Order: sequence, then structure tokens, then C-alpha cells
Amino acid sequence: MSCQTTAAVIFFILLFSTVRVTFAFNVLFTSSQKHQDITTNAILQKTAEVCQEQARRAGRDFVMPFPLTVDSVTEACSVSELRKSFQMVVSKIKDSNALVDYRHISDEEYHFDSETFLKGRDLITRGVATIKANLRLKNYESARDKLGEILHTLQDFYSHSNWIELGNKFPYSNLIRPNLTMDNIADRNTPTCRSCNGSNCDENILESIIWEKKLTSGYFEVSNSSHFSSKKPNGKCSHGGFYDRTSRTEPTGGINKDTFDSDHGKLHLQAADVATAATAELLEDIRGAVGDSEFLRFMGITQSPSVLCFVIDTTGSMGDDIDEVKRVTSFIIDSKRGTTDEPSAYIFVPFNDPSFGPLTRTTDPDEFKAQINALSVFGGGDEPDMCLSGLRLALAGAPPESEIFVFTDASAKDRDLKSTVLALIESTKSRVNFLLTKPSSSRRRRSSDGEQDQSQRFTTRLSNPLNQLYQGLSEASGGQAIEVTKATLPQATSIVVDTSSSALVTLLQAVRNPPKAENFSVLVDASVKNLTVYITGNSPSFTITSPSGISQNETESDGALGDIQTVGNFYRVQLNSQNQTGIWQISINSAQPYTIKVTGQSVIDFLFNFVEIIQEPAPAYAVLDSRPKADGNTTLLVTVTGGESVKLTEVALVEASGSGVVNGTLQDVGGGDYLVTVTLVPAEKFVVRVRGESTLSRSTPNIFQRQSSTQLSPSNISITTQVDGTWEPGTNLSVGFTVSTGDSGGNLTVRAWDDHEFLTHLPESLTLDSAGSASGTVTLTAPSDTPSGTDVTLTIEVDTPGASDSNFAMLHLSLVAKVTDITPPVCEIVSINANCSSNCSLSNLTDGNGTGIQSLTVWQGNGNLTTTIVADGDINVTLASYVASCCSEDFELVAADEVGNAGTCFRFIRATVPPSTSTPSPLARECSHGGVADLPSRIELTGGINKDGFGSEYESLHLQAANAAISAHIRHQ
Ligand SMILES: *[C@@H]1O[C@H](CO)[C@@H](O)[C@H](O)[C@H]1NC(C)=O
Ligand SMILES: *[C@@H]1O[C@H](CO)[C@@H](O)[C@H](O)[C@H]1NC(C)=O
Ligand SMILES: *[C@@H]1O[C@H](CO)[C@@H](O)[C@H](O)[C@H]1NC(C)=O
Ligand SMILES: [Ca+2]
Repeated sequence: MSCQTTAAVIFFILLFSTVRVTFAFNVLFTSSQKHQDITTNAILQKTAEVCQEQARRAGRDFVMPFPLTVDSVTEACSVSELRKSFQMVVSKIKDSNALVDYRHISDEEYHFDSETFLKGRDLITRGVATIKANLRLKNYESARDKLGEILHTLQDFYSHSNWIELGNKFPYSNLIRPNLTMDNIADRNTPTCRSCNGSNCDENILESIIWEKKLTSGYFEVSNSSHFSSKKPNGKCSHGGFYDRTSRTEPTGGINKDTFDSDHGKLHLQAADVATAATAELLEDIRGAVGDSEFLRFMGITQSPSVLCFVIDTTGSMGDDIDEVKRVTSFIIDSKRGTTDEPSAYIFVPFNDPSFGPLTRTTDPDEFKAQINALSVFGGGDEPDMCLSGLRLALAGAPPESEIFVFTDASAKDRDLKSTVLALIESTKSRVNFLLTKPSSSRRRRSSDGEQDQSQRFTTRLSNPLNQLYQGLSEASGGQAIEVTKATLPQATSIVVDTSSSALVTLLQAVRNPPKAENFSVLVDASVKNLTVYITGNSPSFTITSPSGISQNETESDGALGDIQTVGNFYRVQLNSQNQTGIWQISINSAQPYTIKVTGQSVIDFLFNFVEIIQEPAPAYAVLDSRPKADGNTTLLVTVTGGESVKLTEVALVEASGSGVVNGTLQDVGGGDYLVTVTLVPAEKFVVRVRGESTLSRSTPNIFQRQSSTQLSPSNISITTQVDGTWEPGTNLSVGFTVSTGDSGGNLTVRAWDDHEFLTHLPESLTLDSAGSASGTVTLTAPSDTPSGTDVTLTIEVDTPGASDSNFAMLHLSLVAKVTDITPPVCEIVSINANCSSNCSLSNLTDGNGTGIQSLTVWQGNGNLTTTIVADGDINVTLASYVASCCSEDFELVAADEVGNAGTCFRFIRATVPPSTSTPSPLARECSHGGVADLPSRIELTGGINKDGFGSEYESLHLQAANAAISAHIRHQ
């Protein structure tokens, strides 16, 4: 149900600003605090705090930026090349937050409506457990999706309940602690509100409820039926607003604080502030469980967002190439190590014939090198291999927008997987590059062939229909298909090194197949550095002309404009760094198909997704995980990165062949986000192109242009999926899907695939009903030994009769084991020594009958932590000893168990400690009561604490500005 026309969008905005039509904090079209604002602000704040802490630990300066924006925070964290990565994460979390209003508008517990406190809290705590399980397996994408979802529910609590009306200024921590009870909820028979009518709704909550500090929330029901009868119990508050039918039944009026215009709109900002603090508190809880560096990784701001992903042919015939592949991969890994371009993870998938996989992923470059170096070739001659099976696994397992490199010397045997691979490419926007080491027809004779002959053969190679497949996939993804020999492979690796640079943007990309002579103009703005041109083709002739009129053609490898490197069919032109700004001309003539790609490094870039928008009862959107609709309107959500001064002026869908351009209508929805409505999607493959301006220097506006590298295809088939409930190892999950095509009759072909081979049921064909729809269910079965936190990628593909049209749905499904351990480790301080000269120590930690201590981290301190594990009966006790120098007096010891229950074990912050007196023990107080923004800690200091001793120990600690040495016993209940 996307907007019918641009006019309709504008109409709805007017409607929303005049009628109260809100359900939750809104997600679109309002000047009030939206879920997006609350989420973004809390993420920025928490991320900046973690960076500050890391900088302090490393002895670096850190200036807390103001205002906090994606740009200012990445800059303050010294990773300004990673803005796009950080923006992608923030956008992802915001999108899944918004999806709750789209998917679950009438599921009350998702919004804490109708007094569903326990169910709502359950959603949050189970969600937190899922996130921690996902993060333990480094499944960041699933964890981000889940985070957005539960933040929506958490934030709604502050708008929909009477927490704020009860006079609370801080978050209700029990919402994120599974082990704490939520008491004082008004029971079903307790009336909570009196009637009001808009003007006098400020005071509609009954005094008795306020005095007794009882929790209540507004009832909410949307119904189109004229015979609506509300299920609201007698005397209960309503949510309120235009769509809430319960608010017209006694007691009338409502209590929500969703916007300034709501019944309790006067408290809107207060509610939004506490919701922001609650969001930050939940993020802090996750941080406690995973640690600072992993938290920053989760937020997309450590190292490069990119992963290095290799898919390598290991058949016997690769024997002499594989050593070169090993050498090259080592070189690439080493050249990135320690730079901000260092990949955040390394993924490797082997394939041969008939097997492929498994996918392995590591964040350790040495481990990855060892894996690659251990590769040996076996089996398989020069027959086609399972290349697409390997590639499919890589696409499903790599994060979105990854660069994937496939090394092979043979054509694909599993060509029938092409449509799934294309669907994954479109959905992930990852780029696939093929390094094709030799034509299969000659591989056996290669040793007797001279290099000369080889390259002769290569020049005609892409007309080999077997390799057209690779060419087609690389083109669709915006990657390259490069032909190399063993001898020239090292030269081709420049492409791997280039594409893993951070802040890489695409200025122009085009494929001309069939070939035609063309003059391409490329606008290079002042923010672009390291301009590089890539051309692939069969001996194309090209001339590049700079903005100042200097030219260089393909015969001049070292010319006036830069260096041209040629390997097989691949030309890389690295342009000199001076005078890159302006309009470049690249004219290409070729008898064979060719591709051109122009990239640079810039902070200005964009993200986009096709979305579906609903207007009622609250405006909401869902990011499409399938192809956009071919006929009629479609909407994109486009986000521009690069700072406040960057504005989009034009968004267009450009046919990949270069002929047609469709302009969209832009609506700035704030925060760098634009909704773009396109009335007619190109019928053939297309890319997204944006133009805009930024005022880098005050005088001259900088006009920029960027484009997406992935080619997208439209479809007339729509697929919606439905997943209910949670999925635990050892159980089945049913995924329902509904297909509509607009054409009645006929049979649809259905294919489904998942990357863990869990699929157990699939309807291979569905019959369309008279309305042109059909529904089916696929079932996945997870073995009971599946690790908790496993992420399963599922694709469902549907073809119309004769495969004239096809579409897909892509889902990420998480498996989480039931969490029974809900208490953090317990810590017992054994001794504290504040003597600067001696080592001392002390703490005992255990997780009792729980899952066991998984990590012990020192925050705010740069001393040395050592731990030993000792058995105490059948409980493991971790003995921790922390020794710091006299210069480092503040510290906090955080313990987390296997499932991520985390708590502060010991906390000593000098600045916040009151002047020393002997009673009561300020140290003990610090340990058990953190600040509001402090961890969910509440760790008891149990047993063996001699308060007098502590007091005096503490005193010397404080007075001496201490060599803090502490030992703690951490126990768990
Ligand atoms: C350009 O790229 C090269 C290699 O990728 C890198 O060493 C250099 O720092 C980059 N220059 C700029 C200005 O980013
Ligand atoms: C390419 O450039 C060289 C050196 O400027 C020139 O001699 C040659 O004619 C040019 N070739 C073409 C096809 O323009
Ligand atoms: C819940 O956990 C907290 C620590 O997060 C602990 O202090 C508290 O005693 C626990 N409460 C219950 C009822 O188990
Ligand atoms: Ca535990």
C-alpha cells in the first residue's frame, strides 16, 4: 500500500498535522520527537561515551562533540571514514524500530498498551537475550534488527503508561531486568481514569492511582466495524486520539504522550527524554555484556565496515594457482592491518565438485591467513564446479554491501542457482568480483603454453558463453570480472586492495552490452579524493579528459593524468591527486561489450531502500526485502551521509543500459532522510542515482553526484512473509508467505533456500486464486545442538508461469535457546589495598548455578587485571585481582556471564565519592548503587565485608589518590 501519488503524500501530511492520529511516538511526518530521534540520540550518546572511555584508557584526548550527530561522533571517535558504516547501523536500527508500527500495530504488548506490562517486558528481556546471543556469534545484523524492535516497545512504555504522570524522572529499570518483579500494576478491576474531552485531559488519571503509585497504560483498539464494542474494562484509561475506538467509550479521552498534540502532549518532551535515557540504559546493558570494543563493532564504528570475503575454487586444477591466491590474500591482509581500512571480519568459503562450504568467519587476520594457507586442492578436474553454491553461502553470510572475491578457473556447474544468487545480490547490495584464472579449455595445456598465447586466448574469453554467467553476475552487482593468469594475478589484486578502502563511493558505473561508442561525463565534486577509473572489455579504446582539458588514452600507461595498469581485460586508471574537481569526460569505443566504473573516496554518500508506507492508524514504513513493484508508484527511503550541510536535490532511477531516467519527488523527513516517490519504475534493470549540494566552503556550493552500484530489477509479484513466535534449537519454525501477482489462474513455481540446510518443507508450486493470490508455508527445522544466537538466512523465490516474472523475499531468522539464567554474577570484595607500593588484591566471583562467568572487564581504569578460577564446592569461583598505579584511581570492574547478564562488581569513581568519613562505608555504597546511567548492576557485596576495615582502607585510598588494588570474589545466584 504505497502512496498513490505525490499529491497523496502531501495530503496525508496535512491530515496528520491537523488531526490527532498517533499511536506510538510516531515514526514519520511529525515535528514531535519520533522513535527515530529517541533511538538516534541514545545511540549517539552511548557510542560517544564508549569512545571517550576507550580514548581515556589509551591516554588519548577526547572532546565530547556538540551537537551529537553521526558525523560529529565518528569524528570524535577518530573514525570519520566510517560515517557511512555508522549511519547504516543507525538507519538499520531505526528501520526495524519503525517496522513495529507497520507489522504489530494491533499487538498491544509491542506498545505496552492495555496494561500488557508483563508481556511487554517479556518482549524486551527476551529480545535482549537474543541480541546478546547473536552478538556472541558475531551476528551483528540480526542483533541490530532485534535491537530496533525492542527499543520501540521500551520507548512506548514512557508514552503509553502513566510512569511519567507518577512523577518519575528516570527510566524504569525493571523493564530490562528479567529477574526483577514488576509489582504495583493496577489490576484488571481497578479503575484508573475518569472521562475527559481533549481540553481537560491533563488530570484524567484517578488520584488514587497516582497516590498508590500504581502502573497503568491506555487501552487501544482500532476497528473499522460500525458495531464496534470495546474490550476495555470498566473505568480504564484509553490511549486516546482519532483512531482509538476505546477512547470514545467511558471513561473517554486518553493518556498518551506520543506527540505535542496528544491528550497528555504537555508531557511529550518529558516522556521522550526518559525514553531516551531508557534506550541508553538498555544499550549500556548490552555494552556490559559484550565489552567496549565489541559494542563499538556492533555500532559499526571500529575498523572498516567492510569484510574481506573470499570464495575460492579448491579443485585439483587450481593447484598451481592456489599458491598465488595464498600469497595474494596474505599481501592484502597485511596491507590493511592496523589501518582504518582493516576489515572488521574475514570470510572464506571453499568450493569444488561436488562439495562446497562451509563458510568460516573470523575477526583475527592471522587466523584467517592460517586458514587460507592450510588450503589444499583435491578432486575435480577442469569440469565445472559448484561455484554458485559457494558464492550463495558467502552472500548470505556476509554483511550487506560487502565486497566478495571469487577465485576460480572453471565455469559453474550449478547454473540453476543464478536466480537465487541475483536475488541475494539485489537484497544485500554486495558486490561480486571474479578473478578468473584461466579458460577451462586450456588449463591442462597451460604449462606448455607461453604467456603470449594465454593472453591471446583471454581476449576472446568473455564471449565464451560459459563465462557470461560470471560476467552477468558481476555486472548486476557492480563488481568486476577480471581475467588473469597465474603470472598476472598479483597485478589484479589492486582491485581487491582498492575496493576495501573505506569511504569508497561510486560516481559512475555503466555497462554497454551490446557495445556502443559513448562519451561519459563524470561530475567530481570537491570532497572526492583518489579518483580511479576501471574499464573492463576486450581491447577497448578510451580517452580520458580532465576538467582542465588534458587527455590521456589507453596506450599511455604513464601519462599526463595518471597511471594505467592493464591486466587481461581489465584497465585501472589511478588519476593523479591534483585538480580532480570538475567534469571529466571519458570516451570509450569498443567492438565488444564493456563496463566502466569511476570511484573515489568521499564522506558524502547515500543509502537507500525501497519501502512500503502505511498511513493509518499511524504512519509507518517497512523496508522491502524483495524487488520493488514494476507498475505504478514506489517509494524509496534515501539517507545522505556527510553532515548537516549536505542536501539531496535529485534522486533518479536510471536504466542500466543508459537510455531511460525516471526522476523521483523528494520529501525531506529530517535527519538526512528523504522519502522519494517514483511514479513509474523502469521496466528493465536500473540503478539509483542521487545529486545534491553541500556547502563545504561558504562561498561555492559543492554539487555532487553518486550512484548505487547494484542493478535492481522491478517485479509485478509481491511477496509478504509472516513469522510468528520465537525459534529455539530443536524446534520447527513455520514461515508463511502470501504472493499476489495481479493475474489470476496459473501455477507459481516456488523455490526456497537457507544457508544452514534447515529447510524441511516447501510447496514447490502454488495455484493462484481468482484474485491473483496464493499462500504457502515453508518449514525450517533446527537441530537441538544449534548454537543459541545462530542466524539463518532464508530466501523464498516465486516465478510466474513461464518464468516471465519473478520475485523473492529474504529473511534473517534468529535461533535462541531459552534463557534460564537471569542473574548476573555476584561479587564479593575480599580485600582492598590502597598502598601505592604494594600489590594487593582480591575479589571472588562466581556465577553460581548459572551459565558461568564469561568475561570480566575493567572500565575506567588502566591497571592490570588477573583472574584465576578455583572450585568452591560445585561452584566455580573466579578470583580477580586488579592492580593499578597511583595515577589511575577510577575504575569499575564489570562481570558478565555466558548469556550476557552483566553487572558492576566494583566501582570507584573518585569525583563522585563524598568526602571520606569512617561511616558508613562509602565504598560499599559505591558498589551497590551506581548512578542512573550506571549498569543494571545491583550486584550485592556479599559476606566477609568488614565495614570498619573497609572504611579505613577506603580512606587511605581516597586520600592518597590511590594505588587501587582490589580483589573480588564474583559469585552468581
Ligand atoms: C588514496 O589511496 C591510497 C591507496 O589506496 C592511499 O594510500 C591514500 O592514502 C589515499 N589517499 C587519500 C587522499 O585518501
Ligand atoms: C594516444 O596518445 C598518444 C600520445 O599522446 C598518441 O600518440 C596517440 O595517437 C593517441 N591515440 C589515439 C587513438 O588517440
Ligand atoms: C536481580 O538481579 C540484580 C542484579 O542485576 C540483583 O541485585 C537482584 O537481587 C536480583 N533480584 C532478584 C529478585 O533476583
Ligand atoms: Ca548468571
